[in-house]
Amino acid sequence: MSLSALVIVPTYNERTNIPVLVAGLMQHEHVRVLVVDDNSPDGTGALAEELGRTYNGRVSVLHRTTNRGFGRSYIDGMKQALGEDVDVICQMDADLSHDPAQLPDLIAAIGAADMVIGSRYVRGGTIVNWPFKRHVLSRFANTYIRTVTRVSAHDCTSGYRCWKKSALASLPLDAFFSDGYSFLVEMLFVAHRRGCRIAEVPITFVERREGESKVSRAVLLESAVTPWRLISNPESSRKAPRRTS
Ligand SMILES: Nc1nc2c(ncn2[C@@H]2O[C@H](COP(=O)(O)OP(=O)(O)OP(=O)(O)O)[C@@H](O)[C@H]2O)c(=O)[nH]1
Ligand SMILES: [Mg+2]
Repeated sequence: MSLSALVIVPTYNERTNIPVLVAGLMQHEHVRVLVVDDNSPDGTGALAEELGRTYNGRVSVLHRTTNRGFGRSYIDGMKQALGEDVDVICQMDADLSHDPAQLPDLIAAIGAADMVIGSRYVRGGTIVNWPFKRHVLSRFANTYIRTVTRVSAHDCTSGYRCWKKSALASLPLDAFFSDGYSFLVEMLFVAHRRGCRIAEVPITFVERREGESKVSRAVLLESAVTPWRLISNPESSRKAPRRTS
């Protein structure tokens, strides 16, 4: 039996990328998409609505109008996704860095895991078109996070992920404090501490060609502080009993 999946895609000014991404995802029969748009000035939200009509309701849009943010968008999207009738809830960037053709590989690994990471840093994982500086920064960030938090995943900052719905539902979404890309690290840390079974499957990550990156100095600073905040935060460090199903 094929698992059904809902892919959450946060967007801010991704007009050129979102139609290509959605077309790729629509190739998979049991996949639906939830675009969480932060009132993009370039009209990504309206375009996503149009895609919903094109693909007969398999694409829906959550329009946010206050407190723009990557983490906040995911929280809102995940809460909505948890109310839907699906087996797996996925996370993906809109900028085509994550290949929709690889989604079935991630979903297939959910059988034996609660969370699957599309990983650049396991055997078979690759990165296309990154300057040397980005490789160094990303490798450093992962070593730093693994050392401070003791999370054993190799790619702690990948935004290509799938969750078994029940595992995602068990996380304290309202207690997360990160909003930038550290939100990904926080989710992984909390899932790990709560006994979620985490698997990694290799992906080919391709640097964005269209649109602009939203990574800022403030986001990088948050990334430096988050691992320390996590290990000293009683709520996120709280171990829940390991679930048996
Ligand atoms: N809803 C929403 N989406 C966002 C926000 N910031 C970024 N995104 C989306 O999050 C995804 C990842 O953002 P990117 O700017 O590509 O960040 P990144 O992949 O870490 O950085 P690059 O490697 O430079 O592309 C994309 O789909 C963005 O459109 C935000 O404030 N709100
Ligand atoms: Mg990107």
